[in-house]
Amino acid sequence: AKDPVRVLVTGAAGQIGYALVPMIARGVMLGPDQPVILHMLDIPPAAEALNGVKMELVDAAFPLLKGVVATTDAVEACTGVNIAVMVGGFPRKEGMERKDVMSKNVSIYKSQASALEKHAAANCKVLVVANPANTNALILKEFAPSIPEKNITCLTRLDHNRALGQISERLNVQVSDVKNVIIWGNHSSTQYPDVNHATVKTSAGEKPVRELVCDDAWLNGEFITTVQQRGAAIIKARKLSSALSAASSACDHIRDWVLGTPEGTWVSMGVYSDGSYNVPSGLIYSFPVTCRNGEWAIVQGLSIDEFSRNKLDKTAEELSEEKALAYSCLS
Ligand code: NAX
Repeated sequence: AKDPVRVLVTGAAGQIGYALVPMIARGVMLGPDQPVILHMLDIPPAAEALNGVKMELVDAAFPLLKGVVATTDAVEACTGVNIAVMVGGFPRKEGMERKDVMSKNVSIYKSQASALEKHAAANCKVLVVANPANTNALILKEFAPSIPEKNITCLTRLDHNRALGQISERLNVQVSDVKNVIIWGNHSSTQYPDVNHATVKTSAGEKPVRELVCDDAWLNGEFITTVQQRGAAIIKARKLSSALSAASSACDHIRDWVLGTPEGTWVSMGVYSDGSYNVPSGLIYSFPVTCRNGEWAIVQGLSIDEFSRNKLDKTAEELSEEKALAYSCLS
């Protein structure tokens, strides 16, 4: 039998946490033969609720779940973890300035970076979900210099999956037959969902999405805005933000990173930019990546037309501004 993998979920008493921890305990994230020990962190006002989640995990009698740590102490939570899914953060409340929200999250991610750096297992893989996800991941990277930068990522897989879902609905095809959409940039409304290299499996082989949809006005307009604004549409409908889809996508992100992407398929991940596609280096930016042996690599050589170039640059600009704002909160 395999040794258990320790998985940290911060903000585990929240809505995404409640959807995510049972998925991890069922093997959705790391596979049906991989035992796990869950480490759950939340803040003292949520301690009782967190304990309730722990009680339910016990009650569910998950065969793969070999232990649960539920704590409000970041050091205890981070000790020995192999995977860290950072869902906890400070939400934007009505009337709050962007800078105030950023400042709260910068301080959370700065201190949790130190706890991970000192206490996590060597080669711990980190996924930041909490918003502003790209910039929180960047702060975490800056304050955990001994964690390799390749190990620090943020979630744009939900946006990626939303784009697959929209194409599948439009063409009335199985979502599993659609692949290779790309989310470029920030997990925000400036993200660019790109279908220029996406394909659909048909009885006559793989066909480009553009050829099948045959409606560039829709693909360059409503499709993009629908994906960009899907989070707001969910809030409007549910009066709560996306939770099950966010949790499921977080599992997809880690599973593909650890176990690899299928041959010929790429996924979107927010990763530390190396200047690929002329995206400024030093940002956590969402790129198309393939994964193998536990490492991601940015897909190279894709053609970028002028429409796309403009969108790649716009979302990079926003990330540079967020980075500057985050740094101004440090001083
Ligand atoms: P909730 O407010 O339900 O849960 C957040 C939890 O984090 C709460 O239990 C809170 O007590 C806890 N928390 C706050 N500060 C903490 C700290 N310093 N340490 C540990 N825990 C702390 O929010 P939920 O709906 O679960 O969303 C969580 C985060 O995910 C939010 O920042 C949200 O914006 C972000 N999202 C990101 C998505 C993505 O694709 N990257 C999509 C979904 C989601 O909107």
